[in-house]
Amino acid sequence: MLMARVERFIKKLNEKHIEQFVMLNPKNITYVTGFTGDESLLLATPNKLTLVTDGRFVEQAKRELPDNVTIYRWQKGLLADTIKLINESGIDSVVFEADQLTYAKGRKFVDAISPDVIPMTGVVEEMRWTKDPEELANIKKAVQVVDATFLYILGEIHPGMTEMEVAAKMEYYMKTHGGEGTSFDTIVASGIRSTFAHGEASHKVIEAGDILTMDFGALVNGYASDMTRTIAIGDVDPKLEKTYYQVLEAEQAGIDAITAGMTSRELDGIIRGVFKKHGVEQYFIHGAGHNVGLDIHEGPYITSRPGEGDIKFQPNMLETIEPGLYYPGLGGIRIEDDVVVTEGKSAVLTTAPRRDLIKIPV
Ligand SMILES: [Mn+2]
Repeated sequence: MLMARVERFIKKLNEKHIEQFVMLNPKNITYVTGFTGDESLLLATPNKLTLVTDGRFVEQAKRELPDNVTIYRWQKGLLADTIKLINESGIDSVVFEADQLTYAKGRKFVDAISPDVIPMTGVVEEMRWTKDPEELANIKKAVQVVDATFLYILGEIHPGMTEMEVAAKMEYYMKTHGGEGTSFDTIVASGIRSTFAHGEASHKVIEAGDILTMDFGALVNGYASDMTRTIAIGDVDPKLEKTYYQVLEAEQAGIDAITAGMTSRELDGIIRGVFKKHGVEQYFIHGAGHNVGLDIHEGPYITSRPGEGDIKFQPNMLETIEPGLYYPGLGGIRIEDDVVVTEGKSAVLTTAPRRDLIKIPV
């Protein structure tokens, strides 16, 4: 699989007439070479791939890299040695990942390099959009971990517990049931805090009558899952109960509609259309979904934004569908599932229950 990825990357360099490429994004390096360390970079020409790294990562790199990637241990510094290698290469131009350096480092880098420097973004990220069978298998495992975690935590949550206790139990469960970590800081937001669309767990005590949103993900072999469920602690405000089913309707519309060849804007319109129909679209305050892989948020995003909205979904993209509605002073609802795009109907990976608003007995 890795040899094939290296070959695909080299093909991409040739297609784009890139003579030399400086890969700085650690996830891109993992994708192309399998190396999982950080604070390293990959210097690539169509003929040679070199991982520039330091002593901490040499043994790891030897184990993880395919045979056609050379390891170079820097002496003066990661960028300093890379600049030297580029200047001595005799190559006319070099492309670097422009979104990976600060302004100060980028200026220094560009000023010190003798060949023409071409900033680019998205070269490897676009290769990562569609997932190969090995990646899909890892994501499926990461989804199984969050599905199991949700069923487990339903049996644990009770009034009097803090959000932090819930998050800690979830994270412990994920790490001891097949996950190697969380794909982002676990969101547990109860009561009024559920209006914070990204409310990381706090020390707030969960009370009867609270609505409770949990947005969480596990990592398996570096690959992420991402799921959101909103539940009720006993009976909640009837408006929130009604809202739950509006969000579910919008989410289901997205799951049913997404297919290869559809633009991101079309799908965004279908999901938002459900909220428009109910006259509540102004309470939907974030994007409708995103691709998932080595990063928790990857493109293509589900959006109507100019440019990005024109991107068409392709088979084997892994998109989340995650509409939500948030009423200040009352509470918020979000439901999120992970789906694989196909030529027909999407394949939903997440299986945790969501058909009815789950009420924890109080
Ligand atoms: Mn998400």
